Amino acid sequence: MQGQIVKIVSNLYTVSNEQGTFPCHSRGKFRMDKVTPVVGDYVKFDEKECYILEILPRKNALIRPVVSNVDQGLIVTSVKHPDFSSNLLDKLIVTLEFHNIEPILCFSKWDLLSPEEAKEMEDVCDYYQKIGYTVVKNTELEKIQKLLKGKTTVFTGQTGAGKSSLMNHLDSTLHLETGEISEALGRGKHTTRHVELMEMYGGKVLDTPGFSSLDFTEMKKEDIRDSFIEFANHPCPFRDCMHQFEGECEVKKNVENGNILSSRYENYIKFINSKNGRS
Ligand SMILES: Nc1nc2c(ncn2[C@@H]2O[C@H](COP(=O)(O)OP(=O)(O)OP(=O)(O)O)[C@@H](O)[C@H]2O)c(=O)[nH]1
Ligand SMILES: [Mg+2]
Ligand SMILES: [Zn+2]
Repeated sequence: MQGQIVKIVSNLYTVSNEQGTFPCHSRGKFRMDKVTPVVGDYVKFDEKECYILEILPRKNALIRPVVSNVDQGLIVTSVKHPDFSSNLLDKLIVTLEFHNIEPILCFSKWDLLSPEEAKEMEDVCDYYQKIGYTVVKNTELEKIQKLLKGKTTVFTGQTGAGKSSLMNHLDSTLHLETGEISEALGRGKHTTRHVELMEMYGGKVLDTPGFSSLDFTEMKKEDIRDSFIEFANHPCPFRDCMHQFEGECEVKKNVENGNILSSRYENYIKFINSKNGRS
């Protein structure tokens, strides 16, 4: 039988298909092959013995969060509490771009901003929209529902940003655990501990545990550069320009004249420098 892994807890793999859900184990074979089944994998399994026999080829696979066969990523980013981090947002965008997963930007917790702070954030949102991304607020439920149709969407973003809360709002039959941000530590504690795939609005969604850091082990500097999609709008006279030290660089010029958001460029430089062994 074939099915899709919808949840993994310790060594128990929940495989789902039209016939139902099957709690399965994995074979030692996978450990020898150094292949680990992940949530999102389509698999062949033995429904009597409840063993996964084979992982079918993946369309794509992310390391953080660990999921496969994803079409788009809804990046839930809080504008406050935890404070907005352009660094983390750009990291997530770059990672998704690299894996050919369409990023959708979803900003949460606007209710915690003063009108002046909200205006500043709106400008940031406008920029991301201008360069081609779909940008929504976590309160725009109908808009989000439409985006989910016919797609597999991974909900990703910082811990405490409101991924699980948003899913509960989108589908009131869900009762995903959500958590208060730990004030004492000054950073979120992880409430969601497992990746879980669910069906919703004619699509599939994956709730994932948030994280507080991310790196670019899989990517080369050039991959990072090419994942800043707006740079391509400003072709450089230098072939293969890294937009860092070159004098007549068009990207640098457009950062100076304000066409490229300076935080985007600063994050880009930080990301490529982190590949030098320092950040
Ligand atoms: N004020 C405000 N609080 C929100 C909003 N969205 C979520 N929260 C709160 O933020 C806290 C964290 O929400 P969760 O949904 O657990 O966050 P998460 O992204 O799933 O976190 P992890 O599972 O740890 O990755 C909860 O206390 C929510 O009630 C919002 O739009 N405004
Ligand atoms: Mg959660
Ligand atoms: Zn350049």
